[in-house]
Formats: sequence, C-alpha cells, structure tokens
Amino acid sequence: MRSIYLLSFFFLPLLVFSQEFEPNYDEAEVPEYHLPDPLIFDNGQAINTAEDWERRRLEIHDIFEREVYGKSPHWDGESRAEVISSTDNAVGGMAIRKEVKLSLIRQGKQVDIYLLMYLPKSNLRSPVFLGLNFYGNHTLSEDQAIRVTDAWIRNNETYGSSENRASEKGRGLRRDNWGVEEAINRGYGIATLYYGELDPDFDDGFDNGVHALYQEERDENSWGAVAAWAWGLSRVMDYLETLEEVDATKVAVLGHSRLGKAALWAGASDSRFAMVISNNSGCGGAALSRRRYGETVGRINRAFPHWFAKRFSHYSENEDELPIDQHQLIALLAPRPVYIASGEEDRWADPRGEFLSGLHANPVYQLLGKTGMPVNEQPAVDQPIMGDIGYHVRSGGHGMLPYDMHQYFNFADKHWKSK
Ligand code: GTR
Repeated sequence: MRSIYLLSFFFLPLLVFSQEFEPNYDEAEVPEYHLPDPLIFDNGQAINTAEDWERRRLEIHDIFEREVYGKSPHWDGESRAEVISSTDNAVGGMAIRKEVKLSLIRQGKQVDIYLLMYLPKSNLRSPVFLGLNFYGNHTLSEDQAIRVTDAWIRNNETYGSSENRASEKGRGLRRDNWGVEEAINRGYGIATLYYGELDPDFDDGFDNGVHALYQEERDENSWGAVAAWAWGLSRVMDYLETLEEVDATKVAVLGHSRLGKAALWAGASDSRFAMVISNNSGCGGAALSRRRYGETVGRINRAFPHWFAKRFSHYSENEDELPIDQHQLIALLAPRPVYIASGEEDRWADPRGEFLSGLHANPVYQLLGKTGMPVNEQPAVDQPIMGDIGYHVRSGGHGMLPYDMHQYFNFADKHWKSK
C-alpha cells in the first residue's frame, strides 16, 4: 500500500505533465464558474464611487502583478535615442520613415532596441499605433534601409529565420498585416519593434534582455517575459512623448497573441496608453481563465514557463483559486477605449471567453460613466461592434490581418476624430 502511495506520489505529476493536453472545445463542457467581482474590495466592501475604484484599481493591479505577470521594476536608468536611418519619401511620398536605436542603460549594462516608425507628413501631431512585432522590423517593408535584427529569433521558414537568426528572406513579408498604407492615409502613425530585442522568447533563466538590467534576486512574483515586453512598450512611450510629430495623448498600444497579452498588460500598467487593442490574445490575455476552453493556465505555464510570474503556475488546473480573472484586466483599462478581437477558428484563444471578459468589465466602465461593451451577446462573425469596448470575431483563424487593422483604425476614428 505504502509503495503504491509512494509510486503515485513520484510518478503522478510526471504522468500529468507528459500526457497530451486535450483542449476542451465543447461549450457544454465549460465548467460552471464564479467570477470575482471587480467592484468589491478584497475585504468585502463594495465600490460605489470613482474614488473607490481608483483604490480598487490599485488593489487589482497588485494582484495581477503578484499572481500573474510578475512585478516589473521602476525605470531609473538612462535612455538614449539615435536615429539610424530616415527618409521623407516613404509610403509613396506620404510618410516619414525613421528607424531609431533606443539604448536602455543601467548599472553598466545596456540593451538596444530598434524602433521603426511611419509617420504621416502633416503639420499636426499624429496619433500612433504602437505594437511589438514577431519577426523583425524588416518584415514590414521591402526597403533595404530597414535593419535586420541580430537578436535571437524563433525559427520560421516562411519569415526566413533559421538557427535563431533573422534574414533578408523575411523582408516585406508582414507589410500588409500592419496596414501601414491605410494608417498613413487615415492620418495615423505606426511604431513597432521586434519583441525579442526586449526579451528573447525562450526559457533562459531571465539573465538576458531587459531582465538583465536589474540584477535582482528573483522570487515567485518576479516579472516574466510578458511583463518585460510590456515594460519595454512603456520605455518606447517615454521616447514617443519626446517627439514633436507624435500626439502622445493618442497612442494606441496593440499586439497579437502573446504580444496581445503584453499590450493588455502594458495598458493596464501605464495609463499613458490612451487606447488598447488585443488581437487574439487568448489565455493570459483577454480570455477568461476559469472557462478552461482551448488553452488553459496549466498548459500555458508548462509550455511557456518564462512568460508569467512563477506564482501563476499555482493556478494550473486550479483556476477557481485565482483571486482575479481576465475581465479585471480589461477593467483596469477603464475608462479608456479598448478593442478585443478574436478569430472564429482560433478556438485555442477562446473567442467567446475573450468577448465575455469585455462584457464583464462593463460594471467598471459604467461606474465611470461609460457604457463599456455595447451588446450583451457575442456579435456574429465579421460584425464589429464599437462602444468604449470594441469587439469583433473575424472569419478565419489566428492572425493579425488587414481586416483587423481596418477595424482598429475605424475604432480610433470613432474615439479620436469625432471630438
Ligand atoms: C501559442 C500560445 C498562445 C499564443 C500564441 C502566439 O503557442 O499557446 O498563448 O500566445 O502562441 O503567441 O502566437
């Protein structure tokens, strides 16, 4: 008996770990769950005023830091910016294109990130869409002047990366995904950088990328990679605030998938981002964890142990114990406009769970005098809705497509141009 007990003690976790993960894609199998109320303090007191919410907001942000993404450090280093290339003849002569090396320097260490910007030629300051890219700045344009990143990169045959290095082969292949031409035509700038320059996306023990700027003792609440990417977006925001061409009161932070998780956390942590856009961000992003539909907390922690605070793995197969759920991440963005987009076939990211997060953030938007999500039911495929919270489920699968960008520009027009 005792030996059976011992055997199961040692081998059961191994068994659970090595078993193929079977995602649930059956709505009828979604367990019953109870979402934590964003409008009740942890001590049980109700939130009735905007002032109460400010305090509750901090409480919720602390919980996300501690339990999910990890605590990012305060930036007390030195930042330097150097324009490494520029032209005023981009996008058919309609835009200025610049690539800027931003150096983050602290305690004798330096991390260089490269920001690619397209800005409309205009006498006015332009609103900007800022987002991290997956395969390097050069994938946004055929222009040879744009640098090929020398940072570690995931191998991908289509985008020309092998042996963890990017190559010329990827040049221009992601241009349409970013809607650069449409942005410029509509008066918006695009700013992007390769996410691996902030933190290479592998489980490296946190001794490279921006983590290395801080020689800290790590604990189970220390920042993971998603938090590092989000923190980097704030460093870019520091720079955008210094530019005359940019309207820094209208910067939308956007991201796809893991970078959508980073965009949401950046928006939640830094209120300078006036608009937040989550494209197919899924588990650990906009999707409710308690639904356990598609990717789950356990699966994401096992597959990507470096993305979140170590503490998050406490909730693997244990979602009901989470003191928050992802609707509260959306609530942290209130009253700012936020857009959540899903792909119909991207079931791994749980489109319905992404919609519900927005819907369950409504009480906070409403407390602050807004509407939030303007519908109660998930809209039909390819029928975007745009309130303070926007949502669409696009036909097709996982990806950030021109259709998605088109909606984001419409959403920005609605919030930024009608006034
Ligand atoms: C998947 C991961 C998702 C999503 C995606 C991506 O493998 O399970 O959470 O982030 O990667 O970033 O493309």
